Amino acid sequence: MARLNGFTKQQLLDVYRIMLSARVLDKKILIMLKQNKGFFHMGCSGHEAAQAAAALTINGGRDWSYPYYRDGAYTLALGMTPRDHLLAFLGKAADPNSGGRQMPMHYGNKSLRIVSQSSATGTQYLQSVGCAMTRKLEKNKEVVYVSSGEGTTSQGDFHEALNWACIEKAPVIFHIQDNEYAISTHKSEQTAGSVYSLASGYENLSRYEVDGTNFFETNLAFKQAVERARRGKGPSIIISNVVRLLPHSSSDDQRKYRTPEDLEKDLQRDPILLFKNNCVNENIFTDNDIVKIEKQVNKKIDEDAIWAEDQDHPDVDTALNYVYSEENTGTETKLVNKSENIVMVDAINHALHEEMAKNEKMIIYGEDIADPKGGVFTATKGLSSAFGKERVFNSPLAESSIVGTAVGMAVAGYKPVIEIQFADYIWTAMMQIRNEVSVMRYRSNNDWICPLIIRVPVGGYIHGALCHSQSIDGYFMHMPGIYIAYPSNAKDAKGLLKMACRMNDPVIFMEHKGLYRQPYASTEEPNEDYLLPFGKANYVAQGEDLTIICWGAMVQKSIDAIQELGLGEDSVEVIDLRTLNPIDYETIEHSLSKTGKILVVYEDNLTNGPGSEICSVITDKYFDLLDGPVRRIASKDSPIPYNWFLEEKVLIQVEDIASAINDLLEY
Ligand SMILES: Cc1ncc(C[n+]2csc(CCOP(=O)(O)OP(=O)(O)O)c2C)c(N)n1
Ligand SMILES: [Mg+2]
Repeated sequence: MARLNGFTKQQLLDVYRIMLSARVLDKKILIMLKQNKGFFHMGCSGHEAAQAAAALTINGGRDWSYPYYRDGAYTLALGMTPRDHLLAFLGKAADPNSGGRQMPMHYGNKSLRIVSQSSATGTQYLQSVGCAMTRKLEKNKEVVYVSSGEGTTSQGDFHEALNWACIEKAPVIFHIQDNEYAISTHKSEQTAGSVYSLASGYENLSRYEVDGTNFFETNLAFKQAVERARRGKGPSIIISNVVRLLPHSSSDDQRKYRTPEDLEKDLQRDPILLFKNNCVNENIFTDNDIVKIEKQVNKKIDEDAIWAEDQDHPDVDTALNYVYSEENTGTETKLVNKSENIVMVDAINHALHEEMAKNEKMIIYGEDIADPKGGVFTATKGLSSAFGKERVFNSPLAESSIVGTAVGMAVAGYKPVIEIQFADYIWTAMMQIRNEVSVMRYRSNNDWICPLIIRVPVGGYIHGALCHSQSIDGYFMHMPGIYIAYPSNAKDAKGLLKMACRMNDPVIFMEHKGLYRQPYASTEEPNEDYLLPFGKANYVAQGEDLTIICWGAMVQKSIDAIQELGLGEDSVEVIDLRTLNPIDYETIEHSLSKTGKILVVYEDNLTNGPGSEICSVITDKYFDLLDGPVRRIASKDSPIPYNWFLEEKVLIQVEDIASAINDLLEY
């Protein structure tokens, strides 16, 4: 039987059919767009050969894929159908990527192990490495495909991912589809040299640069790279030089920034034409074969489009589904104390020990968290010794890497409990948290979940200056999809952290550095069965005249303020929220119905801080219960200085709280 480069005629006809389907889909969708049937498209025309060549080496459903928006032909070759693509274009309920929640071409397919992709270019890289690290842990020979265009390699996440993949010899295949343009920006303005040369310094990385319009050449590179990854030899990067035959997207017109000659040159490298001609010249395809396939593909896609238009839109009543899991945030178990007192950081450490012993899928990592140091605050001391360096390890010094890889582990069924060393440095991970962690469940219509925990030391009063004192609660309360715990004492910290380890949603766990070893934040240690649910506030003091709402380090400061004022036992009620998402408004309402006055105390700076929202909700919902103005008191709108007299001036102090209490009591 006729063969070409090891492929049978039938295999080559199948490849041709897939590439052609992708091309015809691009054309069909652009027509439908002009007919106002959908709103957005990003075509893969010109990239088809490279993508089909890659997909043939990946086993959909067994291997993992992190394709990017231009991977239309890749996803078709892996097993998605033209109907799937049309459903996505039309935002229909049956869209397998996201049920119409994301823009089209944001691929995701659980059964093919295509992990849900966002719009943020580059975030996929670190996730693919995290996913691959778990494959390695399981020694199962699965590989992970991840791709983007050449412009995206300017993102830091790309380089962080190469670094960590190479440290780990992770089984990842990085595919860079170089079409020379990132929207309108040519690669000469984008990349110092070439992506191939940029990637030259990473040990354990195998590099390929291929003509991505040549199916056979690209396929050979992928075969070698995938085989190498399966043998445990490490990651590869394949840069395939392709052409972009369409504008960047349906919102773009490339004639505005590319010359007619340049566009014409690309047409000469049309990968489908090249493939077809090659197969004809080698006497594999007959003219008849080609005409037959072209007819079939055109007919099928026309029919599929009619079918897709006929499918239902998502039910509008489902718009708020799957921001979180449908599970509740837990029920409190009986509190049985062990006898000894414990400081908060040790309570956290013990919670981690107990949960690691319970859940073999739990993994802990972060900067300097392994023994012998065991974390800069010793929260993770002893864990790597007890559970081994495969499950508890130091990460590179890169916060986006820590969160990004954890997303990849979580979608693969693991429970990463990661540490960001200081809240002040969480910002480089913000893209991963905002556009990946908090929305994974929602955007994939509940197919992919990301129940990781980010432990993060926060807060001031430790002479840590601008970059070791920040409160970050306000930023994260604004982010649907991620729960927030912020304990004020050892018992709560242990109960909440153990609960977080068993929840099926992402949690950001804020630990106040100033409380870690405070005698007043130490408590008797709850035994290992104790779990504290999220959204259940605690009455720290009972009173009739005024309610203080606080959390974290503000709990003791509020108590101190009451004592400083010499107020009687039953005057001021103090409520420790314990979690900032969800917030226990039921308890707030109950207290307010007694006292009629409310003061929200928070350490974050005043403007747009966490208390602003709480005050606003109280005014909206409980106006009838109010007997005075809703007040909030917080730190100044300023960076936090090092000099301790200056620091004292900026951060909220006991006297500030005392004077606010006085004002309100007199009102
Ligand atoms: C973080 C981020 N910044 C900007 C954008 C807007 N954007 C979308 S695609 C794109 C260009 C990407 O070019 P390249 O990586 O070369 O891929 P290509 O589209 O050429 O295949 C830009 C700037 C985005 N989606 N995400
Ligand atoms: Mg490009």
